[in-house]
Amino acid sequence: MKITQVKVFVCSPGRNFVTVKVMTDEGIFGLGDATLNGREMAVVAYIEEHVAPCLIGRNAHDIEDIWQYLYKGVYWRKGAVNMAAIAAIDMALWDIKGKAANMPVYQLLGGRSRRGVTLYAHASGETIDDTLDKTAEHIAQGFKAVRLQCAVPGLNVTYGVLGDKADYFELQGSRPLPPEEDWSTQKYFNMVVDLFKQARERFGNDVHLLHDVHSRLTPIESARLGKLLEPYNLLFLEDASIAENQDSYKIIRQHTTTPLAIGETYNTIWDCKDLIQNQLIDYIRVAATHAGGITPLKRIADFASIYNVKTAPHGAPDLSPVCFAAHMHLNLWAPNFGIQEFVGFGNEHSKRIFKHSVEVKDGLANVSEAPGLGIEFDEEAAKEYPYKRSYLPVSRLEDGTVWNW
Ligand code: CS2
Ligand code: MG
Repeated sequence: MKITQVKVFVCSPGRNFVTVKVMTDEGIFGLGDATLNGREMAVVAYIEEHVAPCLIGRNAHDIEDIWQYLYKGVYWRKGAVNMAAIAAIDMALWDIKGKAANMPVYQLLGGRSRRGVTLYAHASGETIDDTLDKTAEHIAQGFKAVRLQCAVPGLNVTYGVLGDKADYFELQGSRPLPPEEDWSTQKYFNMVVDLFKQARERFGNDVHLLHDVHSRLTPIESARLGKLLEPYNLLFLEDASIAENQDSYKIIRQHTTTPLAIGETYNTIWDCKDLIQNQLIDYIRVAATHAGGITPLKRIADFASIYNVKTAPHGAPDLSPVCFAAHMHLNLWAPNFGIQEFVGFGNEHSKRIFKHSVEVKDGLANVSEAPGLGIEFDEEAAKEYPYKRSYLPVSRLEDGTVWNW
């Protein structure tokens, strides 16, 4: 089955998504997600100008060979733009193989390891009470795990909190230049420990609670936070510190038993090899779209399993439903799957464009038995939502110093 064309679409049903469609001479096509929030058009150019011409005429079944060709063959390895491009092609080829075999992708990966995929929902609010009320709503809907984020009093905006916006789509909608947000570690500490203390008092110990620090702390500050949160028994503390220097997680690890998760910005296994091998983390959060697709995520999951590290794929609203579908198939298969982040299936506009086959019941998700990834993309509807330049925010300390957003 020969690849005949690679099409790239950018649409913005509230936020930008880059979708790739790989066509074949047998009429079967596959879909992939190449969305790189805030740098979307760089990936579009990379695929159209540099990747697509090399794929025409290749056998669409050669997933591994095409992955190696695009990764090793480029000489300039890794990188967010390069790996998002490879990811979209890889997902599309798995979609094609599934459709050709008339099987859902999880069957091709090795079959089902569980009844369904446990999700964690997001609760956020302007006050601790607001956040806990949202948490209560998710628990009432059947979710067994909830991520809690709350506005930090005294800061203009806080990561993960919607403020006056209706949803994550409105939040991203119009940012022609990067917005700037304050950060104060001191003010954050005052709020965050109280948030989890009150959450446990109100909800008891059965529900899983999670939190995303979004890389705002230094390793020794993360160690302190992990220790302070130990009584509240988190499922994991996410992105406590940046781990460009993977050894820095030794500092956090030697001080706290709070489980640690990281990886949503990672592009390859090399970004997390030491963290996994030295058992410095408990959950690896790499996303199919940002780490080269389904092929390398399977490899990372197998490597992590040797060290008791579970998978917990990134599930933010800036990954398209195509990526979510890819994660669903990996999650159903991976013997060491942990939990999947879940923020819903998008707004009414994105639901017109992406038709998924995932069903959520009592906090557990399942795919249908549709062949391939089980996702459809409406090209005509997508045209109604043209690309809009938009950026992620930039963070600054109170004295103006640029900090980790
Ligand atoms: C996040 C994301 O979902 C998460 O855990 O950290 O919301 C992240 O900020 C965005 O994906 C950035 O593009
Ligand atoms: Mg995160």
